[in-house]
Amino acid sequence: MPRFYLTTPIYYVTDAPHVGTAYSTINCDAIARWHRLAGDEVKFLTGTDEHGQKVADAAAAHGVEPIEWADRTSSRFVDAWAELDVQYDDFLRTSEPRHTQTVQAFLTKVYENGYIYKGTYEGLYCVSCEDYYTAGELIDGLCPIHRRPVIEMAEENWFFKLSAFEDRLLEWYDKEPGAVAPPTKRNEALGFIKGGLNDISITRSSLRWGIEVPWDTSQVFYVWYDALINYLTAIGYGRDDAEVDTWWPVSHHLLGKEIIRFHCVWWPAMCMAAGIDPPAHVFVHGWLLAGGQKLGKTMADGSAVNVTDIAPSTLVADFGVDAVRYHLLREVPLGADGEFSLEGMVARYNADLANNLGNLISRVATVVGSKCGGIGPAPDPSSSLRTAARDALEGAAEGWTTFAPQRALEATWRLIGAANAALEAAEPWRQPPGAEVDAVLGDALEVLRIVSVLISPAMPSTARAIWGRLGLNGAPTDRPVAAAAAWGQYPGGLVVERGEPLFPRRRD
Ligand code: ME8
Repeated sequence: MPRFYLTTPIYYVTDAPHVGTAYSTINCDAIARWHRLAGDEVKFLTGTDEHGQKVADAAAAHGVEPIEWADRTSSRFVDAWAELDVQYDDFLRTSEPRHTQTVQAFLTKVYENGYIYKGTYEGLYCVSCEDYYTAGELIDGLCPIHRRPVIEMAEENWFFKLSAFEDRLLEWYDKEPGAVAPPTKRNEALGFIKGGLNDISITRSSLRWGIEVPWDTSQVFYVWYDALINYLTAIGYGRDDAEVDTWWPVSHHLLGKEIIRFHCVWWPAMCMAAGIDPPAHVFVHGWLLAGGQKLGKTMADGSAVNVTDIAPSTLVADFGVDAVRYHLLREVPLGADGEFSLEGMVARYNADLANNLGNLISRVATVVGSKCGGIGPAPDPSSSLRTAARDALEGAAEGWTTFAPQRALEATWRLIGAANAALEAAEPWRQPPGAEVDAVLGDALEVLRIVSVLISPAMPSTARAIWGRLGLNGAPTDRPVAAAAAWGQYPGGLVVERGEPLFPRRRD
């Protein structure tokens, strides 16, 4: 059975969950669900990144200990993902003892392999990024991401010999052309490496809120150095070798473009330094924007761009969980930047969910009620929709397995469109009951059965609801997708339920 290990970034506990973090998490969730549906053995990891100066400062500002602050905010992520129907296999907090154990084991290995040495660091530091900049990288003397002042830092600490990995990284990029995707982001990462790599300071002496350096307890590891290793903590590095061998390196990391350097330069080099393979696949996505600005970005006054009025829980209350998931999977393809707006959400909801999918369900159920006494007929084994269904399955598989949920959903919606067109052509509502009407409706019911299987990664409750309305037993996810989505399995003779509209049209 193929294995598939998928991770989101672990989110900082300084911010509440917002649509930007929901974007990565829901895309991962749906991709993981597809792989489960395909019959793969899946591990899907998310969690929270809890150490570092930024969290220590936020806790101090609220008069609490860092761990108390982390407990509070981490649980907001757990709640948000539950509300968005995110089915992770593990939620990792970097304040957990298992993480300390793995980080210490991993970095001790890197130290023993000769890639960590002592030196003095002087540099310009942005607390919001938890990252150093050179003077040339600043914009108007401010952090280029947050546009906030940077601070001058000088301390004696431990360095990772990143510079020693330039050639090996370039070789890796050459040998594994698909490892960093999409190609535009791969080129960007390659540009960093070709521009020359400096060693990195990986410990802090001025901070206590972090993981202690085992060979020098006056220091803690720099938060990024502990954070990246979370991907190994969850699969037992330093604690369970068999588990590591099971899940590494069949790993897929999905993350936003602002953390490309950490994941596509530092992380593979760290793996090489510890003597393990780099991750199999790093997919870098773009940003959701609000009025052209990165959604969720912290501004100079401490406010965040457009996160409160469109908090995930507000959207769920307004649109329903599956409509929110659908929008985040369908609107902005992974890899590109794109605007997120309520107007855009309403427009897509009306077009794709109310008019297309919702219309198909309610039309079919209504006409089955009026022409077939509410009992669904069986499909025609050689219906012309059979080819459309096969194309949808192929397109969905291609989209989901190449980190293109948008394409997977487009393929699925082409099938919905084909079924609506077939109904419009045949107009069963104008015909007398009989074999012809039965054939048209049977085909439409079969399309709905297949659609409920194909949309299940994106819209799990809608998928179950459609399945139930068709009178089917079990769930659309009970069997592997190749078998479940093959044409001709709606048995006919089942009671089709009309029910309330699943996606009532919105007038706003
Ligand atoms: O960077 N559009 O955490 P973070 C799309 N702790 N995605 C967005 C987004 C937007 N507007 N805003 C946020 C960190 N994201 C580190 C990660 S991993 C070892 C450590 C998503 O809370 C996107 O995935 O700032 C981005 O990379 C991530 O949230 C940053 O989350």
